[in-house]
Amino acid sequence: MGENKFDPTAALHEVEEKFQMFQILNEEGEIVNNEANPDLSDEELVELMSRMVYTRILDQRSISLNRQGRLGFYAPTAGQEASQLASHFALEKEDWILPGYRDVPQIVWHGLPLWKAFLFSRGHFVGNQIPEGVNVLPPQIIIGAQYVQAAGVALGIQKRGQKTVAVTYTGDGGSSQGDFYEGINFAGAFKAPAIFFVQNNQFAISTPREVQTAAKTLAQKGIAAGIPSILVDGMDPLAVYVATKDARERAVNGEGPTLIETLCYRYGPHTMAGDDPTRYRTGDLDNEWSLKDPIVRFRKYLEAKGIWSKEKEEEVIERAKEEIKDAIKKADQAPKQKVTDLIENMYEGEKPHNLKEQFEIYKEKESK
Ligand SMILES: Cc1ncc(C[n+]2csc(CCOP(=O)(O)OP(=O)(O)O)c2C)c(N)n1
Ligand SMILES: [Mg+2]
Repeated sequence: MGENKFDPTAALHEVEEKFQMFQILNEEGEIVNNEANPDLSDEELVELMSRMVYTRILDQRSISLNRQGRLGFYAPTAGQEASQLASHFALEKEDWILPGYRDVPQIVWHGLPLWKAFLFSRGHFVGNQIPEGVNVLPPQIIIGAQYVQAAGVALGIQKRGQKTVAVTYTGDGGSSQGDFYEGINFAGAFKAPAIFFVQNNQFAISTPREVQTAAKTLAQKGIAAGIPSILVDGMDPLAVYVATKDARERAVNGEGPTLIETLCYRYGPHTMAGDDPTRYRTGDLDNEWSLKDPIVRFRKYLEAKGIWSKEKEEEVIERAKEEIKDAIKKADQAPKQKVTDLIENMYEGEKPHNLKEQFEIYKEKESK
């Protein structure tokens, strides 16, 4: 028998063991992998920290605006700042982002005006009218659908010979969807320049990650598609940045897509529509993850370097609050959405006959 012994589990175990969490900055804010530490200037480190702090404030304000009835659909982001913003920090302006509903911070930092993000939250069509030159698609609500679209966008980039990438984000739950497998397989087959993120925040609404799949890691799913894949500490901004930068470089060099699983946690509820996390998560688990907080560890690191302070953080917080106040005011000034707007925006060309009829009916109603 020896080496020829029939053992279907051998390769599986071998692959699973290979997926160890990539980390550079530990929970104490110490560099534990100096070799991989990215060459970021002090200004860049401060900018990344500022964006994470700003986004935590944006999350708090969005939750409170939602409770006041001033925002509509909102999926909280606290706990995912490193995963979202350090990945975005490694991208270029010309790259395309295909977000999920929780990925509003990335598209705002990519250039979508905040007041438009607020209108998206309200279901207002103006929120999905993306300014020219801002390479983002509206947040996807259908779980995993953005993976197939990202493969298509990446193929388009490749055909045009552009040195850019298509970047998409889904969650742990998204990696159980058919679209997830189709997207990574297609991009792999064509060596299309895409980066696929799975933000593993441990839950798909109330379903724990462990019961969603037999796979030990979600990163290993990329192996079946024949694409490079990595498991990253999603609470470590430096590790997320490096993994993304590396994936981007390979993509623009014609080496194809990468799958990146970021281990993270959402502190808040799934959305503001009424789920109660205390019914499916323990306080112990919440505490365990809050000790890994991306902002806390990055603050420690930057303070030790002497490039961050309480005053600096206060400045960012004040700026965030001011800008959020202005943005919500601007969103309030958008004209009320009409049914005729919805019908008008549905088709670029001629409307089907039933919509034409409905359009006339609503035009009449709205004129009164
Ligand atoms: C195709 C599809 N099925 C089901 C839903 C309902 N749904 C909305 S969010 C969600 C869970 C997604 O979890 P995950 O992918 O882990 O993302 P997270 O919300 O944790 O960021 C589900 C099942 C949906 N939007 N689309
Ligand atoms: Mg999830």
